[in-house]
Amino acid sequence: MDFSKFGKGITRRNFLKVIGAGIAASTVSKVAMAALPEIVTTEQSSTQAPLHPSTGRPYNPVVTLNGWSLPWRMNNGVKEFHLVAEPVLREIAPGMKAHLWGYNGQSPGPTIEVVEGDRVRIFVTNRLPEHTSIHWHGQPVPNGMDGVSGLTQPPIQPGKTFMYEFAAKRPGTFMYHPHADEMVQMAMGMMGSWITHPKNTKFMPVDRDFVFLLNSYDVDPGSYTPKINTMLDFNLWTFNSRAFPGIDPMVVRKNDRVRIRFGNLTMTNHPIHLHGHEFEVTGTDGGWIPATARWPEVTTDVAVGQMRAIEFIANNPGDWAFHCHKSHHTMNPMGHDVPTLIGVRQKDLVGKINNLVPDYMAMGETGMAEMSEMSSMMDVQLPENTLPMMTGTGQYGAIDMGGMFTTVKVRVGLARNDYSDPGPYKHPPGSLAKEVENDLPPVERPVMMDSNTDVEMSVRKPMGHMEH
Ligand SMILES: [Cu+2]
Repeated sequence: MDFSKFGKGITRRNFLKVIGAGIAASTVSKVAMAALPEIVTTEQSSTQAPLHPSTGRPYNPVVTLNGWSLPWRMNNGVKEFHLVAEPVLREIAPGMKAHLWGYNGQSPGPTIEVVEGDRVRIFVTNRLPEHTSIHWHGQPVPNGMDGVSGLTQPPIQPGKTFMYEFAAKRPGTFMYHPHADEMVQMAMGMMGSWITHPKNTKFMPVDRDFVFLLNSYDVDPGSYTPKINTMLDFNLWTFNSRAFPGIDPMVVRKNDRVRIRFGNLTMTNHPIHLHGHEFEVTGTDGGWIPATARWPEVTTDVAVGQMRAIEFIANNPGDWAFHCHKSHHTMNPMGHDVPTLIGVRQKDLVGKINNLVPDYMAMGETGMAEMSEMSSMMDVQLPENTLPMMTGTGQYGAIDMGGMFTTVKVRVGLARNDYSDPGPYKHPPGSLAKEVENDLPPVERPVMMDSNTDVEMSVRKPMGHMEH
């Protein structure tokens, strides 16, 4: 994480210039244009420092995982934000970029943070090639501010700017996303988080407060643009449009009270699992849960369209895995159409298969863990612009994980506002699993079939062509 550079990648562009470049023949008068808040954008995909409020009511800001919060301006007591819907370039993880649609330079768009009772005005400029709208998911807004194009408003046509205005009535965790050509626009990455902080800064206080969205993409290896018609078979499972090892760790101090909020805008549910701690679900889509109504968990399932806030005391130092428990969701591309070959002796088969599939690569004979070793050794030729199935390297080797996976790093003695990666955990003596000497007979390599057995198989290459 690079907190020292907060602001460096964020550019404030004069709105007149943007309008001039984008829609030269705009009929908007200069007076009206000057009334709009300036556009703030970023090209960074790393976690940015929390945005402490300099105007308006006080609150304890969140940290957006691999994201940032949008600055605002106060205008006669109204908090004004400016979102720009536009094509963006998002690094999914080092080695892979995607052409997405998002807001203000990134997908997801910036987190919007307001305080319970705030009067909020959001200007939305559409720089997409088609119409859009924004729905403020979960918020009790006047019907005409709900952002369902056709139902509650006309769509925002390309080049046009709409204004939404409402009171942020209920504190909690919300999302924003289009309600116009949704299948396309959400598959392209148009979404963001919204936090309405409680007016009372002593209400359910935490030491560290993280937020991100669960999202997914289908980008063929070698290409850059998601396939927007995919319904279930996505190949990139992401936290805030990042796949492990591109997801930053969540760094916390020992004994911090930690909150992690996440909303699900994929097409399936995600059981989110934390190692080494018990947490409680303290917030849902509908608001905060009274302490007497909570129960302990180590995994919580998040259905499509839902938001969850979990809280725990980080009392167990270490590098703790935090991930979706669907194992296919902790994988990167190539994982889907590869046959299961555990127990098949491939040595003699490869020649035969190569007659059918010239670029077939023998793998998976003893499981797939070898993939992460191979990937990390960089001796597998991947197509351009894709990620190894599972990768990321820890202090003891390859981590065998991709996708919706990161770590919560619990450390003693961090500074109050220090979120920087402390590096790998140093295990105290006697607290690390290790190999032991033993007198068991040596294990023979288990083989379930030998090459004399006829093996019937179909091979599906990653690009989806099927050959027999
Ligand atoms: Cu999942």
